[in-house]
Amino acid sequence: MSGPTLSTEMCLANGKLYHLGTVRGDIANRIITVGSHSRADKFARLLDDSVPVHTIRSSRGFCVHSGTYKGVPVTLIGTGMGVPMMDFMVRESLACVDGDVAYIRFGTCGGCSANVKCGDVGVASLGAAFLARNPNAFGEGGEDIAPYQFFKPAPCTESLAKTYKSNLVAQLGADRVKDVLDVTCDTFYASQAWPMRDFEDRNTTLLNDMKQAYEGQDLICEMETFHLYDLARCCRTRKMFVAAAAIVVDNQEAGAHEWLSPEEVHAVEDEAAVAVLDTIISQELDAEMPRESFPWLPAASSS
Ligand code: R1P
Repeated sequence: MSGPTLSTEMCLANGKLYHLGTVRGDIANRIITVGSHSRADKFARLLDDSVPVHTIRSSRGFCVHSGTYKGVPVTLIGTGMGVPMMDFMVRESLACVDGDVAYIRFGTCGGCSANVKCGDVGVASLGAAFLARNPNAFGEGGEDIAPYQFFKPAPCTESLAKTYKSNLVAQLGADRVKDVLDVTCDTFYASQAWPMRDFEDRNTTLLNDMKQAYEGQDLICEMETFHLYDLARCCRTRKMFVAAAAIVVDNQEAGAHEWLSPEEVHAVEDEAAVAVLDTIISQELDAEMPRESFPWLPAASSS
């Protein structure tokens, strides 16, 4: 590869994407996206030994690992948290690859229905909605304004979510994997109904309001998936295949925030890792970067 040829519409620093720190050829067409870098690092350790993992840690909060899994080029990206980080990740990763792109997210979430318990994994196969705190409701004259806005769900790629679920069921068992509607929230505390002493959030009825807004579906709350699904449906230049799943680390239905310990979260990650990797390589793409476009992929392994 002769060097980066990134689109001039992107924000660059020294020829690299400003936030991801990547150039063309750093990222494969199949991407696993996670919040925590330790989860990305852990999954990277499961990539093929035959291809040294190509790692970039950006100064803006992203880590990027590229390698192969069962011979297929795959990239793992640790994004940190929230919709803006998902936005940077999707737009800048797309600028690094030609052809179609598949993304699957594997995160953590809160369970908002009795059926979605701590230690379960929710697959956002019913789509992902968006819930936002409305700042107009907190300013002068805002008393009569609804403090939270509920936006309609965006869809996943059904076939990919179905594969994701069946791979997770194979690892965790059917009783621990649930089809859910993801509710992506713009904040962790206020928009996920945490009662806060320090701030006026007007969120005491929020959990019930959420259930009414998205009636009849098992719900999880987290902070990224809607935006991934939303960008997939808005993409003008190629197909984006998207699916997401998340470990349930607390259950608000129980009325209190009781968390899985970090060790318990790591244990579920370990159980699910193979399912996540098997899912991303299962997605067929009509058009993708030729293997010789990846400088980190030894020629010997491309046969
Ligand atoms: C909150 O603790 C964060 O964890 C979840 C939420 O979406 C939010 O970003 O995801 P990750 O575990 O992938 O970071």
